[in-house]
Amino acid sequence: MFHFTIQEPAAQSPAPPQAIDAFGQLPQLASTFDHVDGLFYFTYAVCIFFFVLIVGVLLFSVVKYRRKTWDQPPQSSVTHNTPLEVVWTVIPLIIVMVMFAWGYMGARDMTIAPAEASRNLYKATAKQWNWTFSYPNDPAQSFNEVWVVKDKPVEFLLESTDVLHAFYLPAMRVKRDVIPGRYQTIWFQPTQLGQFHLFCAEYCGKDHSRMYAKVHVVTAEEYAKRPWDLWDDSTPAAAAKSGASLYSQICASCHTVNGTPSVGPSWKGLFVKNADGTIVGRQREVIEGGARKTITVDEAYILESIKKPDAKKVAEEPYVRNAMTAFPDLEERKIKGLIEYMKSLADTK
Ligand code: HEC
Ligand SMILES: [Cu+2]
Repeated sequence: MFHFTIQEPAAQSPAPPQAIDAFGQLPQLASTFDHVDGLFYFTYAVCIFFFVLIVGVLLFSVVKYRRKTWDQPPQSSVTHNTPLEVVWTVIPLIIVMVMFAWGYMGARDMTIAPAEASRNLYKATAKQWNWTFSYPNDPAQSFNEVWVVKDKPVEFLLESTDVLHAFYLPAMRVKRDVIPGRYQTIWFQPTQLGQFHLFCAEYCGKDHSRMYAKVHVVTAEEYAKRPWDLWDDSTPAAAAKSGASLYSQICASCHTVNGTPSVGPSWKGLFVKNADGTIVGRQREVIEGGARKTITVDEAYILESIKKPDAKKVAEEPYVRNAMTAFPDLEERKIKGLIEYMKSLADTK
């Protein structure tokens, strides 16, 4: 049996590879939607049965009833057999009706969320190329990682701020398009503790393949600790560390920290350390409202770059052509952590 694991970018801590079932077909089921597997394997078995039957009869007939000499006349001129035709129409009809009824019931279960799930409503916002999650009755958000409670039905309200995406959580057997300008919902009841992959299943641009998140299914006690909101900013060093982990979740797809240019400029060198130890921002050529000007990088500029990236665009090619994704709702302490992190990258001049 072959196994594959999903490659994680180095910046993120990898989720454990997901076990594939004995048929090598579906990842391990971790929700109550077992009818998906039942219907899948039923359809699979029906296909295999009829493939073998039809190809078998075909091959048998080809050999048995072939023309054995050049001048052999046709042995039969039968063109119809009503009982046989009724049988091969009615039996497949019954089989597809079973598939339809099974699929219909499954689809109904999936689309109609129970009240308990709707009371446990999360929001998942998709944008190029990351996921933002909001929790029921909780102001904090998390990025590319979300925590749900085992055995507790949960519903997600799905929205996109740019293009088509799709919320695809194979272990839970759920998938739904995320459509700009329209709310979609999806619900499931996780049955196993662990970490599961959430993918974007709609090709949505250059970094579509990196647009995935981790779903943590945890116990109620673990959930009560609000693991999505662990943000240590007790000291500048701790804030920089929190900032670094947020960076790897939502900024690393476009910014490096080692000086190599990526979609956006590297953060290394945004701040420089003077000989006397003070950390100052670099000079930066920007385009604001069509005019080119030089500014000094400071906290206000970074804040603006995060909330309104188009206000001042880096004038250097090729960045100026690529608009950065805006993060208008990013909390202030998180922005501070990111700034601490940028400062911690400063080199001695
Ligand atoms: C989709 C790609 C993308 C993502 C994701 C992204 N950025 Fe950017 N960023 C850019 C591009 C492109 C520029 C340069 C153009 C501009 O200034 O708008 C830029 C510019 C910046 C600048 C100005 C840098 C300079 O050298 O003057 C800052 C600060 C910044 N981004 C911070 C962030 C932070 C913080 C995050 C994560 C919360 C982030 N970016 C996520 C693409 C991205
Ligand atoms: Cu996507």
